[in-house]
Amino acid sequence: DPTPPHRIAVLGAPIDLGASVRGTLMGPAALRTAGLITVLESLGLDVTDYGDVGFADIAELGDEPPANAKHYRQIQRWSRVLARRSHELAQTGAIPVFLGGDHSLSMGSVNGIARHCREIGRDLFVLWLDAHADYNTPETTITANMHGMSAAFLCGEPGLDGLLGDERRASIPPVQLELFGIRSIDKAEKELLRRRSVSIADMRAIDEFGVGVLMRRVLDKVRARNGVLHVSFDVDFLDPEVAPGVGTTVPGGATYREAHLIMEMLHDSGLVRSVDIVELNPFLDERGKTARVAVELIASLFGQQITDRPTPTNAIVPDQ
Ligand code: NNH
Ligand code: MN
Ligand code: MN
Ligand code: MN
Repeated sequence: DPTPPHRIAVLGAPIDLGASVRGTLMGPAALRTAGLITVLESLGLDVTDYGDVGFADIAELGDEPPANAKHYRQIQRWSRVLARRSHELAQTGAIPVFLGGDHSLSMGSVNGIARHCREIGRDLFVLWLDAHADYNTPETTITANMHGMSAAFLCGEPGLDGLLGDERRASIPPVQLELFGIRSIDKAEKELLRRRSVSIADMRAIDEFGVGVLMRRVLDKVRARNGVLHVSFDVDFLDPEVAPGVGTTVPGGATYREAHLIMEMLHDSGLVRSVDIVELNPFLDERGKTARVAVELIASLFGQQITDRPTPTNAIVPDQ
């Protein structure tokens, strides 16, 4: 099915306890303020904004919180509510777009998507656009921040096994995780990634081969298996010059055009069925710059052409 659904389901997850720096809980509001919903509608998509989720109705579980997992209780409640909502949204046939929030939200969002894909018999691949690999477990982490564990969790790594309680856990094989744009990996994390044969397009590979070649490789792999793609877009994947509004900037990231090309190729592939936008920290942003760039990139992901964007030289001058 080369034509993806034209319906989008937006859900905010104002969560920031998975990260070391507070403030990503303002992410959903900043993305909406930067025009996310209207830009998607302008592309002819049918958008439903479900607002932000809370977890008031989620009971606190009684499992023993694991060592080296900060704010485990709160992340657990977020993960459980997101796993459930994500599964429900995927079942409606729309493309769920999750607005973070720190990257720990993917433990819930991707779980729901993976469960849905298992039910419909499609292989789920996850494209992880990030400066970091997020492949730590409570055993390998050096910070105990749970946003650094989400990719490992969704690949079924042990250590957070009670996280979802009675919400069914669904994982993807590590070989269906595609790390892209990476330039910061912890030592024990690297060893675990190597043992699992996770494919990593790091910034060094991107410099040598370019994002076009490396993206085509990912898309061919998904197509060969008749799979679908979840895009987990950590804004720190971008170079800090392009995207200063993140808590964990790492120099040497993707440029403005590299990032757009990735999104444009993803759109053309027709393979994307769900998206996370995470780690935007409006508290650290410069006059909305990062929020705006993130929205522009999401527009490219959903079909905005580079030649159809208003630019300073073709904008209509308003009547004075
Ligand atoms: N690897 C570090 C950790 O586990 C950094 C994770 N920080 C992120 N990930 N921003 O995307 O704590
Ligand atoms: Mn991340
Ligand atoms: Mn990151
Ligand atoms: Mn289309």
